[in-house]
Order: sequence, then C-alpha cells, then structure tokens
Amino acid sequence: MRFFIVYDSTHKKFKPTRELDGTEWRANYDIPERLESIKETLKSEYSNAFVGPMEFPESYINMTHDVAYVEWLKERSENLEDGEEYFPKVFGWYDHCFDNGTPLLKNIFRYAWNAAQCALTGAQLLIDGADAVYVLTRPPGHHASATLCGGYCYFNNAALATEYLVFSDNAYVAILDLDFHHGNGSQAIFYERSDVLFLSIHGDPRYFFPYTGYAYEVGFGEGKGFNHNVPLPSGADGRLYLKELEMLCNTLMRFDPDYVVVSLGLDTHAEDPLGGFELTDRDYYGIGRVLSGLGLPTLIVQEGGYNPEANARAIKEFFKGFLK
Ligand code: Q9C
Ligand code: ZN
Repeated sequence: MRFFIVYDSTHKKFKPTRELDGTEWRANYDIPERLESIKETLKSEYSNAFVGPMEFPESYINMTHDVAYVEWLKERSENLEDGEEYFPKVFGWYDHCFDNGTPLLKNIFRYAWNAAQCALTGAQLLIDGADAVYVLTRPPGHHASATLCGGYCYFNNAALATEYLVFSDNAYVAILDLDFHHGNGSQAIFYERSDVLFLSIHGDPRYFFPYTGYAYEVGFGEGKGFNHNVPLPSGADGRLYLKELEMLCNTLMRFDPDYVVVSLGLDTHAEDPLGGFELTDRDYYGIGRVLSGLGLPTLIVQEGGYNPEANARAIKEFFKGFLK
C-alpha cells in the first residue's frame, strides 16, 4: 500500500479565539491542538508516510472559488491588525460569509491557501500512483462554497482536490462526506454536475448546523441523482452509522469513480463537544475497513473533530482498519 500523510506545521499559527453563537460569545473550537494530537499519534506509527505540501499557482483557487470572493478574503486578510478578529457581517451578503462563527484573522488567506495546497498535494500524489493519502490540515473546507466562507471554512480543500483530479486526470470522483455537519459548500459546488458524486452522512438538519442536507436535495439538471444526503438522528451509534455507510458505499460503487475523496470529520465521536452522534473509538476501525473495502485510490481530507484526545484515538483506530 503506497500511503502518504500530507502535513504542514503552518496551521499552528492560525489561532481563532472566539465565535458568536446567536448573541453569545464562546470559545472557537478550531484550535491547533485538535490537529497536533492527531499528528503526534500518527508520527509514532507512520512517521515514514509524512510529506510536506507542494506549491501550486494561486490561480488554482479559482477552480472552485469566485475571483471576487478570493479578492475579498485577501483584502481583509492583509488589512487586519495582529490579533484582531473580524467577524464577517452576514446581512445581505455584505461580506462573503454565511455565519457568525468564522472569524477573519490577519493572514487568513495564507492559512487557508496553505491548507488547500496540502489537499492539492494529496491529489497529485494519487495521480502519481499512491493508493491512499491522508491530508492532515486545517482550517477545514467542506462548508465553504464558491462565494462564501462559513463553519470555520474558507477554501474548500476537498472540492479543490476533486477539481484537480477531474481536470488533471479526466477523472470521475465520488466525494464521501463523513463530517458530523452537512458539507453544504461541497454540495453546492457540485450540485449540477454528473462527473462528481456527492454523498454525505450527517446530523439532522432540523436541529444541527448548517441546517441543510435533507434527503430531498438530490442534485439539479445534469447533476440530478448525483447528490445523496443521509441525515441521522441525534444519538446515532456505530451500528446505525456503519449500516448507513455501507449502503452509501453501494451507491458509490454503482457510480464507478476513478477516485474517492473522503471529507473525514471526527466530530461524529461521542466525546466531541459539537457533534450529536455517539460513535466510539472502535467504530472508526469499522469505518476504515469499509473505506478500504472500496479498493479505490482514496484521498482522506481532515475536516472537523474538536476533542483533541478523542481525535487521536479515533484516527488511530481508523488507520488500523483502513491499512489492515
Ligand atoms: N454561530 C466543521 O466541523 N458553528 N465545522 C456554528 C454559528 C458551527 C463546524 C456557530 C461549527 C462548524 C468543519
Ligand atoms: Zn463538522
């Protein structure tokens, strides 16, 4: 098995401190430790698999994101003071953001682009013949659409990697989004496409952020039938989750993709402070087994997961199963 882990320590300098939840300020959960704990665990078992990111032309961002959005992010990014946190205004798309939980900090453009380049590196490694690549990066990406940031996401890392595979390798790609939250950005980006299949399991949109991901969202036009949402109730456990995952994987195999891009959130863990599922460490072993059973070149992109200790245990089990 040719397996790589793409990691870059730049993310440690990105330290958002708070977010607005309704009218209440609370701690921002996208902290460096949530990734560092994963890195430490994987370093002890797979240190030879670690590689750094390659460099790509900045224009590649526009495979997925609108020029005006990128310019806005860059302008804000350059003009903020050190330590200043700007909360985009969400009224009337005055800013390019859909929630109050996604602060802009000085150099946010650089941090977001760095994460995206890690994902593009993963895609390039797959094109070069790797069997699997894990992109261990933050900020996450799956809530970001062509024109909006939100849900801690600025550039859609998984979508950029997907576009890169499509354009560079003429590929058909299936995106399997396993973060607790619905990947509204990824869904929006590929909603009218039939060359990219989007599949997602997530918390019930009636109660959980980002309040989308109903089963009736099935794609549009060319893309009709190429979008599958599986919302699960609060308290969903590993048994239910794995059953639904296996069914979704049958749909995936019928699509017959060249590559699979997994948006892997570990916020499905019972001990996660944001997610509402009840998965245990051992369930991630099962998820790893199911994904390796697909037998396809796989890019695993890190998304959410906000309990550093639980993240480390979950990822260890995941790769025990996946690389078995
Ligand atoms: N005021 C990911 O797991 N925060 N993002 C809502 C709104 C939602 C999670 C706060 C958390 C987003 C990638
Ligand atoms: Zn999430």
